[in-house]
This record gives sequence, C-alpha cells and structure tokens, in this order.
Amino acid sequence: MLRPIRRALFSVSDKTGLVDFARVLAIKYNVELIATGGTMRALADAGLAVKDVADLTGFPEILDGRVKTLHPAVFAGLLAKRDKPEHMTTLAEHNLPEIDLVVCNLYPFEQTVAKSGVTVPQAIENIDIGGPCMIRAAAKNFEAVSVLVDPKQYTPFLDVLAQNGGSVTRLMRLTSAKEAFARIQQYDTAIAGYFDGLHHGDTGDAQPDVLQVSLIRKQTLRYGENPHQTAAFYTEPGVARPCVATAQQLHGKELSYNNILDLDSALNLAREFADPAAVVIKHNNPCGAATAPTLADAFAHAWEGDPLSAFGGILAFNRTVDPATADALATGQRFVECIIAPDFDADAFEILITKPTWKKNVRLLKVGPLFGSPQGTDYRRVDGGLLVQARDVGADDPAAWRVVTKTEPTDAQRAALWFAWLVCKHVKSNAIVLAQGTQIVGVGAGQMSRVDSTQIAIKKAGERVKGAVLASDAFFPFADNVEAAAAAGVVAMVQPGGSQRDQESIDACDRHGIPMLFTGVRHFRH
Ligand code: 93A
Repeated sequence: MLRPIRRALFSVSDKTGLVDFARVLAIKYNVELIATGGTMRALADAGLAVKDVADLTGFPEILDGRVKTLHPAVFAGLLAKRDKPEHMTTLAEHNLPEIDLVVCNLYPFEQTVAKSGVTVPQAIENIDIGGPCMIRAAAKNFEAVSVLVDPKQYTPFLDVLAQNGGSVTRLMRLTSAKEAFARIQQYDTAIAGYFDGLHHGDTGDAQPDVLQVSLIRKQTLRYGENPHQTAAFYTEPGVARPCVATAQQLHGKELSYNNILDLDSALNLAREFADPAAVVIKHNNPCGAATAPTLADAFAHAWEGDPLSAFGGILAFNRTVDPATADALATGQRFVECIIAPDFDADAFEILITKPTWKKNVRLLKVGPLFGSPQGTDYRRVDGGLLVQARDVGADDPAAWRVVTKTEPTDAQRAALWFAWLVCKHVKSNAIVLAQGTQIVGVGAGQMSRVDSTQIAIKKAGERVKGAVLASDAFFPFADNVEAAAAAGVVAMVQPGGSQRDQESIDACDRHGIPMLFTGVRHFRH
C-alpha cells in the first residue's frame, strides 16, 4: 500500500547527504521536518524550515543529550496503527502528530571503540539509546512508517517517492525495516562484544579479595610449548567477543599451544589499526606489520619487513582476506603456519587451500568483525599465585605527546611514529621498532639491554634504516641509543621519557637535528 510522507523526524550522527535529502523532501514533497539538536542546526543552517523535536515533545533535551527523543510524543507518533481507529483517537486526544518517516543513524559506537586509546566512559557515551528505539519503533510499524538508517538509502528512497507521486511503497517500507533491524542487530552485537570484554577492574572497582576464575576446557592440545609437556586450552564461559578463543577454524591441522599464543598476539596487534592491516608474528613477537590502502599491499609490506623471519609465521589481518591478498600470499616460496582474519572471501579461501605446499596444513581461522582492543583483565601464573592486571589498553593519546627537542617532527614523521609506537606495544621488552611510513622495517625484541635491541633493529632494517623512525617501549637510560640510531640514519624518535638522564638523550637528538617526542606512557611487555 502506498503511504504519503507528510512528517519526517531526523536525528543523524553521520550528516552525509542530509541537507540535500531533506531539501528534496521539504521543497518537492512539502514534508514537515522535525529534528534533534545538531541535526536541526545543520538543516536550519542550510536555510530549511525545521522544527525542534523539543517543540514536539514539549520537553527540552536533558542529561547531556542522553534524553532527547525518548518521549511518548515521539513514540506514539511512530507506533500508532493507522488502521486502528482507537489508536488514531488516542493520538487526537493527546494532540500527538503522526510521524511517517524516521531518518536516523546512530552514535558511532563501532568507530569509537575501534580507535586506539578509547576509554570506557568514552565508549559508553557512544552507546545510542534513543536512536535504536526510534528505528525499532518505525520498523515495527513498517505498514505505515518508513525508516532510513544509512545515507546510502536516501537516493533509492527519493526514486521511489518520484515514481509514486511522493508516496512510499510497502515493498520499500518492508525492505527498509529489514535493513533497520539488521543495523540494530549489528550495533548491539558490537556493544555486546565490547561489554563481554569488560571486567569490574575497568570500571574502577578494586580487585576482589578472593578471585575465583572458572574456565572451561575447549580442547586438549597435542602438547604444550614442547612435546614433553601436556597441555589444554581453557576458555572463559560464555565468551562471545572476536578473539582466538571464539575463532572458528575453517581449515588445516589442529592448533598447537604455540599457535594459540601467537594467534592471540597477532590478532591483538592487527586490531589496533583502522586502515587495512597485516601482521606477521614469530615466537610471539611481530617481525612484520603494515597498513596500506589495500589489504594485499598491507600484506606485501608486512612480509617485506623481514621475509627471512616471516617464513613459517603466524599472520593476522583486520579485514576479510580477498583474492588479491590470497594470491600474494600463495605466490613464491612463502610458507605460513596460521592465518587469522575477520573472514575469508570464498575465492580467497580456495586459493589458499589449493596452494600445493600448504594444502592440508595451513590453519585458517575466521574470527568475525573486529572492533577495538580487548578490554578487561590479564592473568599471569607465577608459582603459588596469579598476577592480575588491567590490560594495556586505552593509555595512549598521540595528541598528548610532547616534542622535547628543538626540531619538530613533520606530519609524516608523526604518523610513522604513531604506527611504530602501536607495534612497539606488542613487542617483548626491551622493544625497539623501526618504521618507514606505516611499514615495519626492523624490530629489536626481548633483549636485556635496550641498546642491544636498537642494534638488532638497525641490523634487521639494513639499508631501510635510512630515513626510518624509531619507537622505544620504555625510556632511554643513556644517550647510547640515540647515538646508535642517529649514526644509522634514523630521522625521528618516540619514547616514554622519564629517565634521570633524559636530558642527555635530548641533547644527543639536538646535536643530530633529530626530533624526539615523549609519550608519558610506557609499554613494557614482559
Ligand atoms: O543519547 S541518546 O541515546 N538519547 C536520545 O534520546 C536520542 N535520540 C536520538 N541519543 C539519541 N539520539 C541520537 O542522537 C541519534 O541516534 C543520532 O545519532 C544523534 C543525533 O543527535 P544530533 O541531532 O544532536 O546531532
């Protein structure tokens, strides 16, 4: 059945295409526009006549915007059954207008938690309550009401209006209701996954006096770190977030104890990045990592980081593996033990499992869409006890980094330093990481002396050290690291700062004209 659009309620975080769409509704189809605060300002600034939702509800936006549309005037106008006279009488009695269209996209929860350094309160504030309620209400009442949850839907919606003299078809309303519920499901899955990783420690509660950890055996492993050690994999009951414990093995030999450790590290590094990223892990340390506009390029750059070490490595991607990436992987003498990714495109899967040298063996694990870094608590067994700490997440803010040298870094150097810093966080201490742009070219890991890590990273980088940037997981105790790096050709550095001899390192940088930044945050990984 055709339904005319007379009144539309707008409430969008992503304002892409908003004004153009609303203008056609208002001018061409004479639709009355109602909107929430920011959306209303965007429409009014563009010269459109728009009513504040507060005028509809008779109630102002309160609690920092936590309550703006949660009001019977909005929900009755959306939910009233137009073919039920009692419902229409109720609307009339309370003087509530019908709302025919909801245009709403949600607070960017997924994008927020995907960013590095996001705090729990920031994530929580990005949980949209009113938006999903309106979307659900409109979708439930799709027989009468239309709902649009994505700017991509604006043009097809206008096409339907144009074909039907300003009215919407039932097919259009039903299709958009399906998309609306699917969007809510996706949104809630992201929130549920985030909460699944939260523990009381994250909300500032004290550690409990008595800690009871109860885990369920997921699988018995053939052996532990070495063949003479028995082993099993235990997982948290009800764990649902994307992680190695919930990953689905699609192909290949049984996972080993070391595979699981390396997959966990690989995935936790890959999920740090918003751009397409590839990571190669060996013995729990990254030997290659890169981001690039395409996953195939990210893979190529990650592999090039240290091709010798990458042989037999564990790979993680933060995007679905596509055929171009699978082709690149399957080319030449490359051999990998395991690949973990949100998913594998069907053609990519076929390419990977038919590569002759891997056929039966390569382990492919699908983990589902990634969002943000895992929150919560880390446990570490020591003889006679368990060490408990909050995970090393949410501490970094590149905007708070301090330039301590006379020379300022360029924007490109800052971006490369941020990339190197994120990788550094996932390298065993003492950690030194060298990067060219968003490609790792040298890693020094797990040395007892920091300058040894620096020397190893420089050696690994070879010629590529010239023009590279350097990140150090903890402060430079002496100026020897700066001297070694500068002599090799490093052009910018980042480190936490905080040594009694910081000034010696700063002076050394100034002598070489190299910018250095202090993060104020340390990332030991023992
Ligand atoms: O904080 S909320 O959950 N409370 C509400 O009542 C509410 N109503 C709409 N967030 C709410 N919204 C959301 O505000 C919408 O889903 C949309 O993403 C955003 C638009 O706000 P503004 O128009 O002020 O930019």
